[in-house]
Amino acid sequence: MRLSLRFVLPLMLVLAGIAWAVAPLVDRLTLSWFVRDLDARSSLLASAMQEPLQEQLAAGKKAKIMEFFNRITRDERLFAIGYCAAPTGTALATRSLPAEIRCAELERWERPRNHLLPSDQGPLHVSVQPMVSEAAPAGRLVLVQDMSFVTRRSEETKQYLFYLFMGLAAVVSLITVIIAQLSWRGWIAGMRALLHGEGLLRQPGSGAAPNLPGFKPIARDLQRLIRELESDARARDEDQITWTPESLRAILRGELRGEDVIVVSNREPYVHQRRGDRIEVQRPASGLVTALEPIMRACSGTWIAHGSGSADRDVVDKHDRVAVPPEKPAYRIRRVWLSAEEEAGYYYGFANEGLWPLCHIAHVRPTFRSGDWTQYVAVNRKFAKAVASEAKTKNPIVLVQDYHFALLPNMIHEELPNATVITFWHIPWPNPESFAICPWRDEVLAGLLGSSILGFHTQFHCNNFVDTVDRFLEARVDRESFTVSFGGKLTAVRRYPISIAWPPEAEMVQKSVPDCRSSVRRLSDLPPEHKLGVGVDRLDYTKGIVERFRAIERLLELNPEWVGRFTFVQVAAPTRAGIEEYQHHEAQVRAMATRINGRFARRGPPPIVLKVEHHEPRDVYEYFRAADVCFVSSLHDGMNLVAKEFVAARDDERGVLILSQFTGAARELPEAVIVNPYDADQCAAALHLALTMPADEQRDRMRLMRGLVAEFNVFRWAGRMLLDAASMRRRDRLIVKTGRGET
Ligand code: GDG
Repeated sequence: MRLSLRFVLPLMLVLAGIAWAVAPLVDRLTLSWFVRDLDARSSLLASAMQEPLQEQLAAGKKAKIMEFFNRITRDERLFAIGYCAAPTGTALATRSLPAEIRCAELERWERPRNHLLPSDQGPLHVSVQPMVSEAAPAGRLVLVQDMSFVTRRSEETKQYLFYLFMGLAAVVSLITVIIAQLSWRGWIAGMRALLHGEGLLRQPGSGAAPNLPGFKPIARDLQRLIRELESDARARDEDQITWTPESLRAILRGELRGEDVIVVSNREPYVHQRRGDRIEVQRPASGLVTALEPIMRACSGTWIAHGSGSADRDVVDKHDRVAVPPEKPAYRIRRVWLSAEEEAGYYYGFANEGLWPLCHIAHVRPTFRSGDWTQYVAVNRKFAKAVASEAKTKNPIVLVQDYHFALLPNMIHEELPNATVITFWHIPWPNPESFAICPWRDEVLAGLLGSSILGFHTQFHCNNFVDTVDRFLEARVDRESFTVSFGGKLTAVRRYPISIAWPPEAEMVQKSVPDCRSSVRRLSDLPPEHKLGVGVDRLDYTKGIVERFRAIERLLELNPEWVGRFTFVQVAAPTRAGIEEYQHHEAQVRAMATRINGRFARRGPPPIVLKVEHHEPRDVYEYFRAADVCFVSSLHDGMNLVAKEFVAARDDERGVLILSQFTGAARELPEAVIVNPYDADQCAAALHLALTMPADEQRDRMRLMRGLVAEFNVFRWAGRMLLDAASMRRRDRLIVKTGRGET
């Protein structure tokens, strides 16, 4: 409206000015037309009067002539008539003949420009017509015509002109304003779309903004520029950002503008357990929970998980939701209830007796049962429904966690086709031959390919996955962009090495290292300067606890000086106790510790202290801070967060990390002492090296490792996935709007 007024008013003023400027020109033009008409009329009148006038003149009847003249001048336009017989003398004329017209000066009125004579009544047109008859005496007829009608018409013309221009101004303004509005909106929409990295050229019927071919060239340039700026900014981000919950939150705000974020995992981050009359809140021992909890706190989303605690149902609302963390709620858990049969088939059966050993290749045979598979499919479907009901928008970002939900990505894609599903596979992916063991391998692969992004810890696992797809599915694999196209859906396979929160929570490192050293030693009845090794794991056969104990035994055999001077504390959190293989494993570990202690404990404190129980994170950190060496001997591990936690705990830059070469962490922490856990002699040598390593070398190694974990922390892991999801969503929007894959 303001734009219209700003534009229309000046336009109308300009056109009115033009009308006033043009009016005199029009006046002059019409006057010349009228004069020409009056000239012609005079000459017509003169020739009509010639004959009767000559007859009267010949008869010498002056009175008759005057009567004749008076009769003719009754015509309202004919003002006066005069007749000059000779160039001298007075004219025979009507009384109305102006005094300025004299027979002696008639030549004056014969000049083309002097036809007009001003008078009180308005301008008069004077025409001198010669009498041509031979019979009559020569003479000239003077015809004076009234031109006041010309003035009247000129006024009318001016008025018409004024109204015409005003009308024209109004129409032109209206059309201009409409066009301006449309173009302005188009430009604004175009620029907005460009700045969002979107296209301006949309498919007809897409329901989107109008096609603006004029934008085509600048649209491409701008998009290229924006992409370059984005990737520059991304590179700067990657290098310069100190990744913290705040920077992650800023990314969520900036890149995802508060979009709907949902996490799905089997394990819940908070478990409510009944202890007599009280309800206790537990935080489970899981790398996955350790990694995702800070992200959910940062983005206030919804975490959908299996409600496994004995008091879980007592604390949820009618939608099965509970706000967490209990002390300061920041996000909500939506609990999904599973029957004992469902849990047995989906969790213990297909996931943990099938997929877990299949992917770890830790020499435990996978067990696949069709009944387990049926439950696995049904539970994945149940979670897909929960995602659909928790989604606040049609296109949420869903972070699907781990091997419990291989089918979920495709099921979410069916329920919410516009959702961006980021699936993270926390465990290794084996080679195609090993994976082929799974009777439902094609279904598992197809399920995972419902993801927009599929993440693994290492490039090696990405390669294995892509090779497996290439081998078994009719899919298009692009090894340059590392994408798989299957069933019309594109999945990017990416490496996102997981990590831990940095810096660690203040509470974890509050107690000083000397205090931790003395209290842990006191607790285990060890002398103050006793050398201490530590291992912290779920009691899982993939963690190589048996191999670790074998290495300790070998150390004591090869370097007996450590007998009675070195003890290894193994914190082993009970896990999957319902599975027979885990029961065997626990029994084996216990028996081994007993046997080795029996062999070497006679000469002082036991070489192994086995603590098969859940510990609070603070206690775990106390062990890390108290130890001289931390031994991670996984037989195969996606990443292994324990290695990174040990590094994070050692702000004194002391302590040595011995790390299995079969962990993802070994690729990021080469300053650790890297070992093959199957080689007991090598591991024993590594233990000896660690226990005798000079403080300087410990510091140098630890400093480098701490630098890496600080930089590549869990916020970066999540941030990179979310940034990739954000740019993928922008690209998808662009493709939908332009209908083109290439931009
Ligand atoms: C999977 C992948 C990947 C252990 N005992 C206790 C306890 N823990 C904590 C540790 C650590 C976590 O559990 C274990 O994490 P890991 O990464 O070592 O192993 P998984 O649980 O097998 O995790 C693995 C991980 O997912 C993340 O992607 O790295 O490769 O297998 O945080 O400190 N915590 C408490 N009490 C214990 O007794 N509180």
